[in-house]
Amino acid sequence: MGDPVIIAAAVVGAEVTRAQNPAVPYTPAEIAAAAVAAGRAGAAVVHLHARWPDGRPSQEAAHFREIIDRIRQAGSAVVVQCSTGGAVGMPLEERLGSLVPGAEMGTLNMGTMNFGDQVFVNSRPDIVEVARRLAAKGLMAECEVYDAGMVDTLRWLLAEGHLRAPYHVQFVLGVPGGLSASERNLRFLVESMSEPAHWSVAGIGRHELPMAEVALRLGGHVRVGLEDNLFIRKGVPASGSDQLVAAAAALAAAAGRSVATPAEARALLGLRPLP
Ligand code: KMH
Ligand code: ZN
Repeated sequence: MGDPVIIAAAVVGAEVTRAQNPAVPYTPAEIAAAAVAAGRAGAAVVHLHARWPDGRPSQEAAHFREIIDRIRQAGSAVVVQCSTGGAVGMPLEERLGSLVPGAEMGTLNMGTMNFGDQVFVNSRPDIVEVARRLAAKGLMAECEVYDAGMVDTLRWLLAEGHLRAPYHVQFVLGVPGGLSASERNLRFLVESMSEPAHWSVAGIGRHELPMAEVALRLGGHVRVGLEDNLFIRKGVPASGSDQLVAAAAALAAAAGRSVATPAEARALLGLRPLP
């Protein structure tokens, strides 16, 4: 049996809406409840965005603080990872509002790209600045890689000392405008990294669970959740991110991988234990 698999739950994101799936959480209480349920289903990490009550994306510190407080008040020990990507079009300073006390990890988006019909801007100076801010707050970076050249940016950040181990890599595959989700592409990305690192895959849309199966086989970790995919199977909306986490946990069992607890995930990634 390989290393335990860390399942991360991306419970809300910035793009999906309740009109697409009524289970998409909006308020801090709903997002926290979705995170806690995902933890119960087997997620060791929660990837957090926030929303205003009407569903607009929010990077407000107060929203993130409330979500994290509610997660802990519910007794959940999940690793908390806050998005610094926010939504397309947000200025960088607004995006960094999410890095509040209680966060343990933050995302580090590895380049500018077409994101659907919009442009997700992450200039090299912006990437360096986010890496610096994460390090200054003692947060672990999760490098979000959407395209092949972004692995070269990761190498560059490491070579220049802008990023230091421990860090985590998330291959987000299947965004329209980024690299497509396939086993061949994932193998190429993993082989292209300049040093061994913990990595995970988030397949977008219908690729979510098939890419999880590939990652489990290749020794990687897995991200699932409504941010990336709204359906449990073709035409059937997921009842929540916890249902997608449970499906990933079942795939892990079939692949002979145990599912990491939050404490095991912290030890594997090199994060401090929860106080
Ligand atoms: N909402 C996407 C444009 C992240 O969380 O850091 C970016 C995103 C990445 O979701
Ligand atoms: Zn995100």
